[in-house]
Amino acid sequence: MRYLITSALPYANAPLHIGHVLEIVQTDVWVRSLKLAGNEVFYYCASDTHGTPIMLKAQELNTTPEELSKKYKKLHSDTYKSYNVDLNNFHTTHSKENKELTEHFFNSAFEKGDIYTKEIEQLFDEQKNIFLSDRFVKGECPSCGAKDQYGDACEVCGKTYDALDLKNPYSTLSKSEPVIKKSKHYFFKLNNFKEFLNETVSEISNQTPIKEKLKEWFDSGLKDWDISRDEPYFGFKIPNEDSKYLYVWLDAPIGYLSSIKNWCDNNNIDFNDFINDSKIVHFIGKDIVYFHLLFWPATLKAANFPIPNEVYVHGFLTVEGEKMSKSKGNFILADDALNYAEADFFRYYFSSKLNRDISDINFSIDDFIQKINSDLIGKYINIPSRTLNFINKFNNSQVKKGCNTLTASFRNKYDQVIVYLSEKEYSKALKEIMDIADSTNTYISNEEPWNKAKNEQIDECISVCSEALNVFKDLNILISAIIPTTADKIFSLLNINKQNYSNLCEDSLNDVNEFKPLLKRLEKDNFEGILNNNE
Ligand code: B3M
Ligand code: ZN
Repeated sequence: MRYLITSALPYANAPLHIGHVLEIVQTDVWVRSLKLAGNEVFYYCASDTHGTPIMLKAQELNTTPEELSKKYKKLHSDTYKSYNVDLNNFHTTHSKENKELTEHFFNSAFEKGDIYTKEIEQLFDEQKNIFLSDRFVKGECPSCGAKDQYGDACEVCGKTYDALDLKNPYSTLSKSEPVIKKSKHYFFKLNNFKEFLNETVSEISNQTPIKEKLKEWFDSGLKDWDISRDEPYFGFKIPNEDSKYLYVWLDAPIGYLSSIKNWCDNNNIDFNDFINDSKIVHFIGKDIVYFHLLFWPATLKAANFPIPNEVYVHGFLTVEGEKMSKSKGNFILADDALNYAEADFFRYYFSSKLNRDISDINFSIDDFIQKINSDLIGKYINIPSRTLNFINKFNNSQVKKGCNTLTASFRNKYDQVIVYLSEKEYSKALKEIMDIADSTNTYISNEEPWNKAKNEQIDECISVCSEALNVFKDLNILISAIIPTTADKIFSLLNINKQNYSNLCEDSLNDVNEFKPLLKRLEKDNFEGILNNNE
């Protein structure tokens, strides 16, 4: 089976933080695991470049949004590499592929009558000469009167409202009082797709809380979607308009396809055939479900493109129990985190917490240190550190053949790990792996190969160590999607090539290398400063 997999496209105006890492790890583990199971898998991402915040940030930095987004595209794709993400292409939404595809989507929907125009009233900042989106206007909540609330919803009482209903509104850009101004906008008739969406989303979303949320949205009625923005804006112009642009959220998911198309063009592959013969799976955070499970399938349908097979949602990452924020001093940048621990350790930790749930996941330094030291080092690496030396010393570094009773006894558990990984239940997969590691360590403790060596029962000693190392080799295959760099080091320690799931339980170990410690224990003292970095 062929899979095309994406994670959400990061906005090209800030470096990635460890919340992004959670998502790219979740995606990459699935990509790698599908490959280990023998599938053909491709992973695509891109920079999300358009919209007002990027335009304003570029102005502030005295540069252009093009330059700014180029800089972050490079930075983001480097961060992906630093976390050993197995990506096929990191493209950009500000690309010729994305312009062509977006215009094609717009034109198809427009011709079919799925897009119409209407005059609307909006708040306008006369000093900055710009219409104010909900994020750029604040005022008093029309419901409870709380001050300094954004234009869409009140953070105090939770009510949502129209920005025009805010009392005493002010522009966050100039602090001036906005005026009301009319403008023609383009609307996508989401309601035309109500039945289609109702059927489709139940197929592409398999997580209960998401299904419930979608039902709520369907029950309260789907509103038409404003897909246009007036100038000044950084984005694609609306066909046949001079000063109107397509809203970033129209072209952003099309960016998934553009990244695939760019890769296909570079590899002489027919893009349409390629996407039609593949399963498409998007990994996203729970804040962008509406865009991915309603707007996106509807836009695809309007342009006769294949609908994704699955949209998979994760919760947010909290740090030390709280939402990350610079003012709280718990903001961790993705690149900076790697000054404190290697990428595989973060991959391991996040995986140990990820499952099908969409509740938030917490990163706590003490828990992180504890988990790495007790599981990865105390249980996992403990297996070769207790056995390999004997093979080196007493058997000329040769693992004995035929010692696969123990590993055969775990075969059902191995299969269970593979199922958990394919279901994206990584925490359960790792728990199973660590249970097997525990049993193997107990086996070693009971068999006492060191005493056997002392008592000159060398053959028995080597058998025990070979049994344990065969399990370790298989665990290393199973864990390799989660900690790929460490797994590679272990394969070379064991002196075998990279393995996949079909190699489980093979009697493949021969002459192994000298044991050397592969991972260093984490020490609390070394984490000083991790929570206090700034951009
Ligand atoms: N750029 C980031 C976010 O809202 C946004 C994702 C786009 S995915 C097509 O998380
Ligand atoms: Zn309120």
